[in-house]
Amino acid sequence: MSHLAYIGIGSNLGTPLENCQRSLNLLENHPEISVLSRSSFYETEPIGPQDQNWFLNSVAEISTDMEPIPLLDALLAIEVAMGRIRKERWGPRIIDLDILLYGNSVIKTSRLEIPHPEINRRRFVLAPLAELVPKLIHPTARKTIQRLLSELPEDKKVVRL
Ligand code: A4P
Ligand code: MG
Repeated sequence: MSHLAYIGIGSNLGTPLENCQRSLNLLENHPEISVLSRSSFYETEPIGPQDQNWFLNSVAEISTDMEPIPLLDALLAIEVAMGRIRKERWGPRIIDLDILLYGNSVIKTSRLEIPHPEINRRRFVLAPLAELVPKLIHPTARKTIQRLLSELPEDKKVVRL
């Protein structure tokens, strides 16, 4: 059975635009993933440590037959193929691929939490997601993406390219 999922893409090392585009190509080339659409790219102020470059962020809508854990493993494999080395939490990275939403699924294990727990607080996720699916209802917050975005306090800057 095929599932709709939303993947958050972020990079703030090397050439972020090329990194994000390459990760989209690798997603598209995966035999069990179809990229249906993607948002604009956004230049975004870092959340977390401030002594790092701004990020480039985007969201991809995908369709996949994979269950959540195999999908997570596929995303981690793309990160590894692109040379990501994990260091500090919320620190700089060549590429970060997060599962934001997976259908209406609610999952909470030590390895995987869906919806991604930070969505509701992050303009760099809600702004691109709202471009794709403004009326989609967040499965646990029970509000539309558009509403979550409009209720977000003004803090970290995001600039649509
Ligand atoms: N994991 C749990 N749930 C998920 C999920 N829904 N999707 C686990 C993906 N992974 C999930 O992630 C650590 C582990 O989280 C994974 O191995 C998986 O088992 P990681 O990517 O190695 O670590 P991290 O990214 O440093 O930590 P975390 O908590 O995932 O950070 P985030 O939430 O990814 O945030 N500022 C701007 N402007 N733009 C950004 O893109 N990104 C971050 C990273 C911080 N600040 C940012 C941005
Ligand atoms: Mg991550």
